[in-house]
Parts: sequence; C-alpha cells; structure tokens
Amino acid sequence: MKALNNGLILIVDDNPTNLSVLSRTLKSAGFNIRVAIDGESAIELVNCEPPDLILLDVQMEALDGFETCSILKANPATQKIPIIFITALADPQAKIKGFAVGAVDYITKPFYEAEVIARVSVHLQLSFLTRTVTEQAIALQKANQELQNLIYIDSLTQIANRRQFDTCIEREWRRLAREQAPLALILCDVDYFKKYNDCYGHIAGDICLQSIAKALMRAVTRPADLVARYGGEEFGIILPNTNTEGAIRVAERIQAEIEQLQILHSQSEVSAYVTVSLGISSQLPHREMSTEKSIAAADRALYCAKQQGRNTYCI
Ligand code: GH3
Ligand code: MG
Ligand code: MG
Ligand code: MG
Repeated sequence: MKALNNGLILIVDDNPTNLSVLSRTLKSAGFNIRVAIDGESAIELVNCEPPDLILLDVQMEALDGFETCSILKANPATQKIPIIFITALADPQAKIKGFAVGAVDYITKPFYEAEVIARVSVHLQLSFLTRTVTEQAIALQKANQELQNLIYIDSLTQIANRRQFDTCIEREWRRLAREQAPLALILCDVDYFKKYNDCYGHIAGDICLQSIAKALMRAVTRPADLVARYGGEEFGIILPNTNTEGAIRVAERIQAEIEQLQILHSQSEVSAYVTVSLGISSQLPHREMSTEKSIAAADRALYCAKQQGRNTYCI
C-alpha cells in the first residue's frame, strides 16, 4: 500500500514564482513533485508518469486549465486522477466551470500554504480510498463469478451441470406455464460408451465427452436454449418455446454435428464412429404437472431410441 504523504503531485502553472512556492510548500509536507509550465507539457507528463493528483492553474497561454482538465478527463487512462484548480479567478462562474469540467476542488490565489496541504491530503486520501473500494469490488465480482462457475458449470466439459439444468427447467416450466408455450427436452446418451472407454482408455473417453459437449453447443441456436451435462455420458438440452417439430430439427442438427466429429469407435455395433441416441419430449407446461413428467417422457423416448438400435432419435 502506497504511503499517502509521499504521493506524486503534478503542479501546472505558467508563473515560475507560483511554481516554486507551491513546490516548496508541498515538498516540505513530504510529497514528491513534478512541475509543468503549460497544459500541453502537463498532458505529456501525465501520460508518461501518471501522478496521484494534479494542481492546475487556469489562466495559461494556449491550452488553459479548463481545457487541459477536459482533455485529461476524456481519456480513460487519466480520468481518475484528481485535479484541483489553483487560480486567481475567484468568481463563482469560474468555480462552477471548474467543477463542471471535472475538478474535485478549487483553491483561489492568494492561497494559504497550510490550506493547500490540507486539501491535497484530503483528496489524495479520498482518491486512494475510492481506488481501494473499486479494486475490492472488482475482486469480489471475480470471486463471485468463480463461485457461480463452481456451482453451475461442469468442470470436465465447461458446459452447464446438472444443478444448472434442474434450476433452468424449473424456471422455464413455470414461465412457459404462464405463457402457455411449449417446452422441449432432449436427452442425449453416447452409444456404447463403456466399450469406448474400455478400448481407448478413460482419458480418451473424457476428451470424447468434451468434443460432444462442444458439438451440442453448436447444434443449439437460441440464447435461451441450455445444454447441460446431465450425468456421466448423458446430456440434457432444454429448448424453451419449442414444439416437437422444432426439437426434431435440433436433434437432426445434433446428429449431423456428432457425425462430423468422426471420432473413431471400433467397438461400436452401429457405426465406425461415435454416435448418440436422443430422446425427445415437448410439452405444454402447466402448474399442476411437475417437470419430472417431462424428463421421464424424454427418458422413455431415449430408451426407445436405444431399443431401435441406437444412433437415432425417438419422440
Ligand atoms: P449404451 O449404448 O446403451 O448407452 O451403452 P453405454 O456403454 O454407453 O452405457 P453404460 O451406461 O453401460 O456406460 C456408460 C459409460 O460411461 C460407463 C462409464 O464408465 C462412462 N462414463 C461416465 N462418465 C464418464 C466420464 O466422465 N468420463 C469417461 N471417460 N467415461 C465416463
Ligand atoms: Mg496562470
Ligand atoms: Mg448412459
Ligand atoms: Mg451410453
């Protein structure tokens, strides 16, 4: 943590006497000082060595203090640096303009040295606290996101896990019951996957599941659709506002995506490559009926696809 009393202050003033008095004053209070005699060189200095605070004169040749302040406030890299105007312009309109262009404070000349030190110290402290709070908020947000990932994302495939599937289907079921719109469900199970593991090893099996998860993600199109790892080598796809015809189209896209993977499976009894069987159900949700009925219907359809020889879908 940076000690506040040796913060870096940039003093900008076109009057050399003002510069030296302010420099001496702030140096004696323990601050590190940089100086600039006009707006252009101040901006250059700020860009190569960002100070913790800027004391800025208003009346200067070429770029005046208000313009210099506006430029620094328009740049995301420099906009958070607190700026205090220090000027002979004492009328209320000038003060109001100073705050309007983004200053945190306004000191009029002639100034009291102790007051300048007091104001600089307060604003450095405030800016430091703001930065700390912002950093903590960002860290908290990141930790929260990581926690959400742990709770709702499957670590092997990086898609939704069973918990997210359960949460999503309950929420969509209630929503679509109010909307009186259908909800479709596809259960997808890898064919002869035990044999795949036995033949190619468990690590190859894991990689195969990762490829299948990506293929399933490519097969769904709507933002509200959810692809989840439902169990070991079984995936569940929730398709809100989708009727049976719509779900069949998704199932056919799934089959096409899996076929394109061309993952060799010498032990499969239906193909030279890895295939999946799919069970489809589409229902009009109503509050008296539970989601379990819908899942059971998709499960029965999946069993039917297996019975029919695998690498197919049933409704
Ligand atoms: P079917 O065509 O009838 O679905 O046959 P199957 O062999 O796929 O079905 P079964 O349920 O007998 O076997 C599923 C296999 O999936 C067994 C298990 O070892 C494997 N499996 C489940 N989860 C994972 C995993 O995370 N990684 C790997 N590599 N294999 C897994
Ligand atoms: Mg001046
Ligand atoms: Mg299975
Ligand atoms: Mg299987």
